[in-house]
Amino acid sequence: MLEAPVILISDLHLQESRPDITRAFVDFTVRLPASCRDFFVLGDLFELWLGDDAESPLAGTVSDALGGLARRGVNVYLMHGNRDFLMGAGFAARCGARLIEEPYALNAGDTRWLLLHGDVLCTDDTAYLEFRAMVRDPAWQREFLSQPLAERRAWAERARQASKKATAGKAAAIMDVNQDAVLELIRTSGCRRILHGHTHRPAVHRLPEAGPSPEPATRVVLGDWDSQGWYAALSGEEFRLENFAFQAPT
Ligand code: LP5
Ligand code: MN
Repeated sequence: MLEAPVILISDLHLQESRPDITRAFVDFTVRLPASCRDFFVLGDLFELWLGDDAESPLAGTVSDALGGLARRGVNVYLMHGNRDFLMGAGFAARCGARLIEEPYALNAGDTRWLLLHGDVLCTDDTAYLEFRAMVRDPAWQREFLSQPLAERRAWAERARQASKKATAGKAAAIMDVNQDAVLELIRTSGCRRILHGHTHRPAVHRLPEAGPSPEPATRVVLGDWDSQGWYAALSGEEFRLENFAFQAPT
C-alpha cells in the first residue's frame, strides 16, 4: 500500500455473505502504512445497518479492526452512506472512531479537500433524494429505531426490493452526479478538490468548467469493493486513486 498520511475508502458494503470482502478490509487495516495518520471511511462500510443494537459477528470484526487502528494512533473517521446512515455514536465509539458529517472539509497540507459520500450530488435522482430526506430526518430515525429488530429488518428488505426495482428502471446518467451540482459545490465551498464514493464509478475527473485558477478543479471518485479493493491516498498536494486485488485467503 502507498505511504501517505491520509487514506480514504468507501462502499465496501460489508455483509455476512461476503467474507472475502471482510477479510480484505481487515487485512487492509493491518497493512495500513505507519505513515497513515488519518483514515476515512466515506460511507457504505456496511451493506445494511439496522441500528447499533443489532449485534452481529461482522460488527465485532469491524470494530476490532478499526479499534486496532485507533490504538495505533490513527485517527479513524466514519461518514454515513445511503445504506448505513443509522450507524450511531455508540458503534463509532466501539471503533474508536469519529462520526463525521458531510460535506467534510479536510486540510491535507495546503490543499483543501471536500469529502462526501456522493449521493447528494445525484440531484437528477429526485425519487432517491425524497427517500433520503425521509430517512435522514431525526424524528423518522427515532421512530424507526424504536421498532423491534425483526420489523426493522423487514422494512429494510422491502426498501431493498423497492430500490432494486427503481434502479433497474432508471437511466444510468440519473444515478451519476449532476455536473451543475458539482460545480455549485466547488463555488460555494471554495474547495477545488472533491472526493466521494457512492456511484461505483472510480475515476479522476478534471473540471476545467470550474475555472483554470489556481489549478483545475478535480473530482476523485472511489470505487466499491467487490472483486477488488479501492482507496485514495493523499499526501500534501499529491493524490493517488489505487485499486488492488483481494489477498487470497490463507
Ligand atoms: O442502494 P442501491 O444501490 O440499490 O440504490 C441506491 C438508492 N437506494 C437506496 C435505498 C437503499 O438501497 C435501501 C436500503 C437502506 C436500508 C437502511 C435501513 C432501513 C431503512 C428502511 C426504510 C423504509 O439508497 C437508489 C439510487 C441509487 O443508489 C443510485 O444512486 O437510485 O434510490 C432508490 O432506488 C430510491 C427509489 O427511487 C425510491 C424509494 C424506494 C424505497 C422506498 C422504501 C419504502 C418501503 C417499502 C414499502 C413497500
Ligand atoms: Mn452509497
